[in-house]
Amino acid sequence: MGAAFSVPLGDEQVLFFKTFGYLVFREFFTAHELEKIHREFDYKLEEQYPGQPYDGSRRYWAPLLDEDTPFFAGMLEDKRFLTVARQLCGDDVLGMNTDGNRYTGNTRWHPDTGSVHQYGVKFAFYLEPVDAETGALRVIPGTHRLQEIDDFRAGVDKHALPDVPCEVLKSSPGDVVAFDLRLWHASYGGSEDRKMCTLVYYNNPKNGDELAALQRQSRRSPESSIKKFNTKQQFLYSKRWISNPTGSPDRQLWIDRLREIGYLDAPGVVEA
Ligand SMILES: O=C(O)CCC(=O)C(=O)O
Repeated sequence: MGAAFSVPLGDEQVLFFKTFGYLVFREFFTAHELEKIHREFDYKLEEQYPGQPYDGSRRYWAPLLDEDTPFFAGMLEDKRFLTVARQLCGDDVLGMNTDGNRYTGNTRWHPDTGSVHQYGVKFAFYLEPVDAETGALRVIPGTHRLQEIDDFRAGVDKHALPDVPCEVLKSSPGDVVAFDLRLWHASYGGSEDRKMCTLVYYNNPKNGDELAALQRQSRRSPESSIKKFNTKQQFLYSKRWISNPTGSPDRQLWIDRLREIGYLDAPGVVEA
């Protein structure tokens, strides 16, 4: 499935996402936007690793929420992404983060959340063409609906990565892939410098289980990002981002809700 992008999504696209857990949008970004994306990406991925030029031996990651990367900083509030996120996850969806990655090699099969109670949508876009043998995202359709993932993980791990039945989401620069955070995904055959960016929106928790899952996630989040990748910036949200300098009403709603549920309190989440 790879519809040319326009907002709002049609009912069939929404149903496809709910049923299978992913969508592909062709030609989402213009050539001019892609130039800005490359410029800001190159700047930030270097700035976050001073004195450590990328050599392909490990993945580099950087958050892209601040004003020194203005195009990325505005993406969560970009009506194209936000309209789709609201259609897929509800009007009160929470904009969480925007990041850049330099991947090396394969990524094993996994979902992005450890609980059926914690979900949302991730938008991903690759800066070079990728296909089945060169690191395109591959997904196992429908696995966002699994209630019990441990048995599934054990079964998947018995197979070589490329032997697991799946859909390969081949993409060209400008295309965007959207997937449910619970959907099992992987990549195979990527180069030692696969440039990829993501935007993440979380479901706004509606009950005790969902709230507890998100609070757990906030405590794990610094460990699985700034600590793991050892970026120069040792927090997820800057004071400036939290101060909402552009007065964005969307961002303010997210900040207020995240503050209310204690998401911003865990050490390493907000700049000290
Ligand atoms: O592109 C890849 O290798 C994997 C991407 C991924 O796992 C993710 O964005 O969650």
